[in-house]
Amino acid sequence: MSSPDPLAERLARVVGPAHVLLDSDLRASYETDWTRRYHGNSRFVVRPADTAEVAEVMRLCAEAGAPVVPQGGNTGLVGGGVPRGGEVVVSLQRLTSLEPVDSTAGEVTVGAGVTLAQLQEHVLAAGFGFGVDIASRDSATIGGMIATNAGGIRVLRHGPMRAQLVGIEAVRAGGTVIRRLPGLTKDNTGYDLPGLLAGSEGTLALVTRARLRLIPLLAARATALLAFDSVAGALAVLARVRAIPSLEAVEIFFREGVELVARHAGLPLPFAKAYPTYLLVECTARNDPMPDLAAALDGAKFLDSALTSGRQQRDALWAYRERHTESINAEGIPHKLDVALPLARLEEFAGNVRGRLAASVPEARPILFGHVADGNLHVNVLGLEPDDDRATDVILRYVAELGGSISAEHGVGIAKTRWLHLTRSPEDIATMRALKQALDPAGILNPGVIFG
Ligand code: 2HG
Ligand code: ZN
Repeated sequence: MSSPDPLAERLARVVGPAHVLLDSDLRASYETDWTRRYHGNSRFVVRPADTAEVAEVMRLCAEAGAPVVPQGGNTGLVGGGVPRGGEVVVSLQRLTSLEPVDSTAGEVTVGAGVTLAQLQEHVLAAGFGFGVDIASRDSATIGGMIATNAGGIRVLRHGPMRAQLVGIEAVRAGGTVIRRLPGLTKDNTGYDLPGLLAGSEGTLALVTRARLRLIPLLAARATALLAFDSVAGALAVLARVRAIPSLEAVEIFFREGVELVARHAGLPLPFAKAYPTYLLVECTARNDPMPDLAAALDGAKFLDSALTSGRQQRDALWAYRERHTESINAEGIPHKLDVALPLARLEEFAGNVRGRLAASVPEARPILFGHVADGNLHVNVLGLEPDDDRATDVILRYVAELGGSISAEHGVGIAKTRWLHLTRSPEDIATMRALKQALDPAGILNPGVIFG
């Protein structure tokens, strides 16, 4: 029998023995990421129930000099939420408080462990919606989404998680609690700590609660799936729909992805034949936005189209986009390169990236899709060993060459640390390091993430 872990014993007195997971079977699901590409053993997993327990856990971990990996729903795609080896995993999934919706302010305060779907359901009952939506809504937690500044399909209208944050509560490395939850829309009193913690990937503090801005519930939808023979054609339609006031999503995907989704999900192809490029456009409003969408598309050039205001048909069209991730995962362990391009260079990138990759890594199988209105493409690469970085290198260098970003909405995690310098200057990295040093001088919060 292994000797007892003194830190685990101390933490068990804080959270209860049932919430310190020492057994390898119980730890397993916390130690591997969703893609199976990233995994490592934890020292143990601790599951505090509220902010006070998180603070005490962090105080004791800091005292013991124990590195910590914070984890929400474990839906991250850059390896930032799973242990690299020997860290304590602090799961925030039990922080599930849902306070009543403040209808006057159009805001709500929720715990970090609330899933996006739970938040959506909670605010819907009060007649509100939430500005961010992502396909992993049933598992992704609000705390994790803040920590990664998650984006998703509505960013063009409402912005990413950072734009929804009115206030935050977080626990620093030594157990200090930072709390800014009064829900003041205007509050220019010093540094914007909520904005700083959004996208900090668990390296500066652990998010425990958040005060979130809500949006009006817009139940009427109009959705169009359009087919093109080129990215240029799709971008021409993006230019036409961009000014529709009710525009909420413009997503792009390609033949390679549609055929894969159809095969994996057992769906027919969306049109009688497969086309090189697809655009999914959605508008939402109080009243049917179809006339506006149809007017913007009148005279536009596309090869095929399906338009609907119906809920079921809408879900059927979205399946071709939203089921990309799971279909790719079913084929193998992907390398996930979430990148952003200036829209003026997106056509060039999408047109050349497959050729560039084929020239230097012929066995790589790229599948592209993404949030085209944000210039955000998800380049997924199959066919490589998990530790084979050649495709990553080719693609991220090309993105940098075109003036893009190596991480659009998934973060740097541990996946992209080696390429951080491509799109951040030495001065910029030094400033980020200074912030990290100030907030976590002992370096126990998610070590290795962002900076390597
Ligand atoms: C999406 O847009 C997510 O569906 C996941 O950001 C992207 O699987 C991916 O690469
Ligand atoms: Zn995405």
